[in-house]
Amino acid sequence: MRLITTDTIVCCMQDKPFVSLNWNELPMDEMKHRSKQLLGVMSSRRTTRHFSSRSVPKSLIEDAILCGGTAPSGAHLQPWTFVAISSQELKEKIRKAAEAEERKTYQNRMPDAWREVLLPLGTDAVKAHLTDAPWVVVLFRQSKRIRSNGEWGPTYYGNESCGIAAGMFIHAIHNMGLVTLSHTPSPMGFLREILNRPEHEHAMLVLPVGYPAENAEVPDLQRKTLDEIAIFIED
Ligand code: IYR
Repeated sequence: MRLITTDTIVCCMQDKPFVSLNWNELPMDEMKHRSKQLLGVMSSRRTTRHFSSRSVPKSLIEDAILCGGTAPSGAHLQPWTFVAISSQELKEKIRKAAEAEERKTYQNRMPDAWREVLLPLGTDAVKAHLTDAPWVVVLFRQSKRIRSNGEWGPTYYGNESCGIAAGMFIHAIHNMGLVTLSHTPSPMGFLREILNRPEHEHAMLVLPVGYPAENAEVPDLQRKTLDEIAIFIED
């Protein structure tokens, strides 16, 4: 006789079978070594605004996008579209539209409370990175998807999902020895139009990618300490 348990019912309700996690425990020494090693790699990342126009192979951008696409997402709907642009003509078009918005922001729309925190970063409405960098990757969040019955349905936690995907993309770019900038021209509705994306896709982030310009400089920033960013609650 075959017993049908709750587990069986739950398992049979999935329309895709489960597979083994395929996880292997690492020795504690190795775990500690890897955690410090990655901390070193990530601590050396800097957001860079000054790019060389030296070319970067498409395969590296493809790999970084695939790394971004490994992010966890709400209901595993993977609600992201990465548009990677190396066309100089298109980059110029994006720069022109971004600078038009940014001029309005810097001249009229930016309140003092915002302006004062940007001042030390030296940002302004000139967005040369959009035409200097060999690649500009625009990340779109999908707010809807087609259900299995053919109707439109929502995505879930799209901002969180795309934020994590962006982080993984940025890490991949740094790990391969290139630099990027998480740029947010605002408002960025013009990107949907220029890049011909559908109405349910919303531009979230513009990521120029490439080699840094020779003698590129970055602001002398400090990252918050562990005490400033974490609270541990222990037994
Ligand atoms: N989007 C503008 C302004 C800007 C805003 C923040 I918050 C920054 O950290 C940096 C810039 C721009 O890209 O210049």
